[in-house]
Amino acid sequence: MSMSALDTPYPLTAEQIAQFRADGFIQLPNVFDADTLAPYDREITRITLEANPHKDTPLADRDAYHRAFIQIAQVWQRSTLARELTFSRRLARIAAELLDVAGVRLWHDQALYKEPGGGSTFWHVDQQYWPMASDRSVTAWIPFQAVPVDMGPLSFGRSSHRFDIARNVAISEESDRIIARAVQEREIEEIAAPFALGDVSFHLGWTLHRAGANQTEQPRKVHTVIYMDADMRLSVDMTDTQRVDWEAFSPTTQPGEIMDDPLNPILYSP
Ligand SMILES: O=C(O)CCC(=O)C(=O)O
Repeated sequence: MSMSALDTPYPLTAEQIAQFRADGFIQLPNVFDADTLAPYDREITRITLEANPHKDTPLADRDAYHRAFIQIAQVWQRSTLARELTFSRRLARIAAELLDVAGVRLWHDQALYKEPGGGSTFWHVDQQYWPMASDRSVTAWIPFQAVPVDMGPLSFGRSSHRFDIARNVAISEESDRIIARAVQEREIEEIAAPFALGDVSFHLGWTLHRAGANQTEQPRKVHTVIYMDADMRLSVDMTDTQRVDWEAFSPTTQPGEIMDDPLNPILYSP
C-alpha cells in the first residue's frame, strides 16, 4: 500500500477542467494503479459483503432498487483502512479543482456493488437528496476492477446539470421513465463508456446519470466518495428526504450554517 499514491496531486489539464464544467462529469484515466487499489478492494469488499442487508434474499425476490446494487454508506467509519481511500488527498484535490472551490469536505461515502445478474440503476439526480445551499457537490465513482459495458458502468447525460429534469423525483421506475423521455426529447447525449482499472469518474450533484445491468459473472465493485465545497451551508428550506440526510450526515449543523460537523471533515484545502 502506498499512501503517497493516494495523496499526491493528479495534474488536471485546463481542457479537462473546461470539459467537466461544460459536461457536468468527467472520466479520468490512471487515477490509481492496480497495486494502490488492491488493499482497498479487499477491505471494502469484505465490509460490503458482511454488511449486505440482502445477503439472504435472492435477486429475484428483491424490488428493482435492491436488485440494482448493494449500498453500504459511511464505509470510512467502519475501517481505518477504508478511511484512507475515502480521505485520499489526490481525489479530494481533483474534486476541489473541478468544482472551482478552494477546499472540499466529505459529505459521505458509499460502496455500490452490483452483483452478477444485478439490475440496472435507474436514471436519477443525486442532489435532490442533499440539504445543500449551493450546487458545489461532486461524486467520485471509483471501480475496483475494469467495468466493461455489460457490467454496468456509470453513464451520464452530457451537460444535463443545466436542465431542470426530475429534480424532485426519487430514484425509481418513474425517474427512469421521465428522464429517459427528456433525454430523447431534448437530445441530451448519453455517454456510456467502459472503465479501465484505475479510471475514476466525477459527476456533479445535478448531473443525470444511470447504469446498465451487470450481465457478467463477476461483481461490479465500486466505492464512491461525495464531496462538497468546504464553505457549503446547510439549506434553510428542506424536503423530508433532505431532512433524513441532514440527520444522517451532518447532524450538528443548523440550517444556514457551514457544514462543519465532525462527519464532514475538510479533505482538501490548499
Ligand atoms: O453505481 C451505480 O450504479 C450508481 C451510482 C450513482 O448513482 C452515484 O454514485 O451517484
